[in-house]
Parts: sequence; C-alpha cells; structure tokens
Amino acid sequence: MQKALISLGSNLGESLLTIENALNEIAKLEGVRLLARSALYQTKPWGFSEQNDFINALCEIETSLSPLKLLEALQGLEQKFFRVRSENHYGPRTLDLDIIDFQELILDDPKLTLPHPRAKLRAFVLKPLVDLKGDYTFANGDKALSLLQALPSSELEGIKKL
Ligand code: PH2
Ligand code: MG
Ligand code: MG
Repeated sequence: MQKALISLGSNLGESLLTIENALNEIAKLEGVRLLARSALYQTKPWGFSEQNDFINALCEIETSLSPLKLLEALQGLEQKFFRVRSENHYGPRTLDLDIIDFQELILDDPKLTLPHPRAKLRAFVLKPLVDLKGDYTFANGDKALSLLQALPSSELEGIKKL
C-alpha cells in the first residue's frame, strides 16, 4: 500500500456538493482507502482570474494502484461529474482531481508529473495540506509549511475555510 495526496477543486455548478460527493466516490474506488480529508475552502481563482471562486479540498489516501492507474480512475470520476476539458488549462471546471504527491515517487511522465509541479505555488493546496498533515515533506524534499509561508500574503488572503 502506498500513500498519496489528492487535491479537489470545482468552480462550476453545485461545487460544495460536488466536492463532498467526489470525496465519497474516491473512498469507493477499487484499490483506494480514504485516510483523511481536509475542510472545504473557498478560494480565489489562481492563474486565470476571470472566473468564479473555487471550492477546494485535499485528501490523503492509501492505494494499491500505480500512479497512472490512479490517474485513470480519477479522470473517470471527473467524467462522471460532467467535466468538459477546454483549451484553457486554468479555466472553469465542474471537478478537477489532481494527484499532488505519491509516496516517495518522483515522476516525469507526459501524462503525470510528481510531485505536482504547481502545488508549491498554490495556497489552495498548501493550506489544507498543512491543516491536515502539519509540516508535510513532499517526495522531492519540499516542505509544505515553508512553501506556504513563502507565498505572497495576497495568496493567503484569497482563501477562506468554510
Ligand atoms: N485550479 C486550476 C486553476 N486555478 N484556482 C483555484 N483557486 N483552485 C483551483 O482548484 C484551481 C485554480 C487548474 O486546475
Ligand atoms: Mg488542477
Ligand atoms: Mg487536473
């Protein structure tokens, strides 16, 4: 069994409900056990500001799946929640499930980079992570708490625990 972190995000439709339902669906995936989940956060859009606020959360799982099989399973769930992929990499979505870290693995696959390359820049990932795991250390040695403290204060002001 291997541990992994998954970030959840939504800013289209009934986002609060979507994130709660997605957490339940993750817990039901074959080969996946939900170990812990964060609170929900309302967060200002990152990367592309002309869109609604997001609801974000983070969970920790234990899994027997490989990283790419886990990615497939999560993309299956995104489809189930009617996600339509658009040109805009940072644009609105009903459900986004990103693998943030997977055991001690460093991976540079065209389909999946681990740890998630932008997690270190995102308060909406780091804040729930620090709440859940304290000063978590990523597979590449990065420390969640130091990264969070290094962010500009505007990033932290943009997220609100619900
Ligand atoms: N996801 C993005 C782009 N921007 N901003 C917030 N606040 N939350 C997200 O989950 C998010 C984002 C691309 O996946
Ligand atoms: Mg994402
Ligand atoms: Mg994604």
